[in-house]
Amino acid sequence: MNLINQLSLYFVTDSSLSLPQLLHVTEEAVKGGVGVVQLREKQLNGLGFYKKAKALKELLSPYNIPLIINDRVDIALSVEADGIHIGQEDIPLDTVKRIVPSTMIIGVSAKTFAEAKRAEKDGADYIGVGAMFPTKTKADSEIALELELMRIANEIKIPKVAIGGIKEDNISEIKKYYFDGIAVISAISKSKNPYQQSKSLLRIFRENSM
Ligand code: TZP
Ligand code: MG
Repeated sequence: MNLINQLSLYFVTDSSLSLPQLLHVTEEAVKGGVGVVQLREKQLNGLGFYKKAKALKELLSPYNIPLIINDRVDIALSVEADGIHIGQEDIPLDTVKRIVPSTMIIGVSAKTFAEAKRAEKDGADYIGVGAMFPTKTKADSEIALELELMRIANEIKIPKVAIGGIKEDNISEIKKYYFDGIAVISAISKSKNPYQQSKSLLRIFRENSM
């Protein structure tokens, strides 16, 4: 499958899960239709991050699901991850591009049109846009402004994934921005049935993308 289709349902990992829980939830989510997984860890040291990345890579490889590493280029390289995701406060995109293989997927977080445009110009493969809704998962997240989202929708041509507080019952509200996918943490990680939840999120997103 190509990246744009795989991005339809993008699971970002929940650092509060133990490794066995994380592997279980991720596998169920993939069986339910998640097409891309990002390992996001803000507290772990290098060894802990590396071990989780390695375990996830082993889980995902047979499913042909790309593993994207958040923030840490060194971890992405050391486990031969499929991609790296950087924010506005990480190593700049042009520098990341000089370090990683040209085949590596590079995603960039953007909250404004200017950030999105720069990411596109500098060669990002996709952008993550948000926060769309209030969320407890990322304490410092700010809601992206409607005007910025509209401009991103109209003028940015690279694949765009929405993130932040996305749940089954608010997907229809972001239909107007023509996103290529939705990225979620808690909707899947805190679900009693990550398999069914992923199926449902993907179905609702597709119904709202026509
Ligand atoms: N970036 C913007 S909001 C967010 C990130 C990583 C958290 C998304 O988590 P949830 O639980 O899907 O709201
Ligand atoms: Mg970051």
